Amino acid sequence: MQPHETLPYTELPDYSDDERIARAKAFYEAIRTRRTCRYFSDEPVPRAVIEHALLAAGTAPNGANHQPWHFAVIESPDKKAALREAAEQEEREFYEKKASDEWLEALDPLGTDADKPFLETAPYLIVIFGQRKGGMFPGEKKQNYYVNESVGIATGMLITALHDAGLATLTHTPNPMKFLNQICDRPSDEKPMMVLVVGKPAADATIPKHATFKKPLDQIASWL
Ligand code: IYR
Repeated sequence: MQPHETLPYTELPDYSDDERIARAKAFYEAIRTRRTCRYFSDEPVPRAVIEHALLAAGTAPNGANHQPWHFAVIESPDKKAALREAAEQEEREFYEKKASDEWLEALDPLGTDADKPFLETAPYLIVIFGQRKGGMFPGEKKQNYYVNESVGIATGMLITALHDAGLATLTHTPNPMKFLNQICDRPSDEKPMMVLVVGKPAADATIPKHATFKKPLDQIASWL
């Protein structure tokens, strides 16, 4: 057992209540403009933006601080083309055969289909893997904990950081997505969880009206 060493926690600013309210409101105003974008510009985005957004994601709360995630950043056109090819193959199966009528009906207002040109247009595809085994240090093979929760939180922070930097994202979930291990050269005990498409929106990008409806506070929260 390692000793439980501690440090004073003094980094959090002690705002006044008024400042806290103003900041919470300002953050909501900023984040409420986030949209899932399906039309990307091919304009390049500096790598430093992605690096710092990934560093932000890497600060997410997680199981035992094992940080059970890996972000494979694809910028090579060949890799993007390979990923698109494989994803569209799975998506065609999904839309034409596997998806239930109820599922397809739920997707109708979003206008999604098996065509995923953005997988080649956008400057970056970040493939997010959860690590079932790992631990804190390279080479360790310890059990990891709460992998889905940890990766979900980190991905949320990544999306938030990218939005804050003025970039659009799309969470793409090909189904199944095991092919991502091979494309990204990741070991088979890592679980591919999402492809995050990142870039500037195309000049003529649109969003589905359906996506702009957000549940009001009294429907998403209760006070006890
Ligand atoms: N994976 C498919 C289908 C899809 C499913 C849900 I639920 C969405 O919110 C959006 C799409 C695709 O990426 O098209």
